[in-house]
Amino acid sequence: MNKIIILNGPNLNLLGEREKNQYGNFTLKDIEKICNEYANKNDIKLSMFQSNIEGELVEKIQSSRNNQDGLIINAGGYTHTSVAIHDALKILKIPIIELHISNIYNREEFRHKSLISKIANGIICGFGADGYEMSLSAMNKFLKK
Ligand code: CA2
Repeated sequence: MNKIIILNGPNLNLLGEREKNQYGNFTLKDIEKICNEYANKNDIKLSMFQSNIEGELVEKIQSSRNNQDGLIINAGGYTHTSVAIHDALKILKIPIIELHISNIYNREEFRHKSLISKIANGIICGFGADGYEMSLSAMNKFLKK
């Protein structure tokens, strides 16, 4: 059974409340439910964690070193700014998928730079909330190879 963790960064706790044009109608709770259902059907031991605090995300990444097989991260706005998250991810030896709900490359220029892409095994972005299930499926297949 593969152990996968999905990390969500700042403001993603507000999904479904505002900016529905950009991020859709789904709340983070809806997304967690979809992911848990997928995990149960596909023999994945799933953990999900959201924080608005950079240091809490860094600590979760560090602790994933010893107890997870794969890590999926939507670092929100920290994607574009956080050297600390980049450094923590770089230490991991497990596969990493960078995930975004929106297509960061057809938005404002400041979103075009990601500090995570270079160290991620793969990137899923622009598929809305479906990206969460897609990234779980991609990680599960990747881990089985
Ligand atoms: O598209 C994504 O998944 C992002 O990671 C979302 C981040 C954004 O800073 C990245 O550039 C792309 C922002 C998440 C903010 O979510 C909100 C949800 C509802 C209301 C306001 C913000």
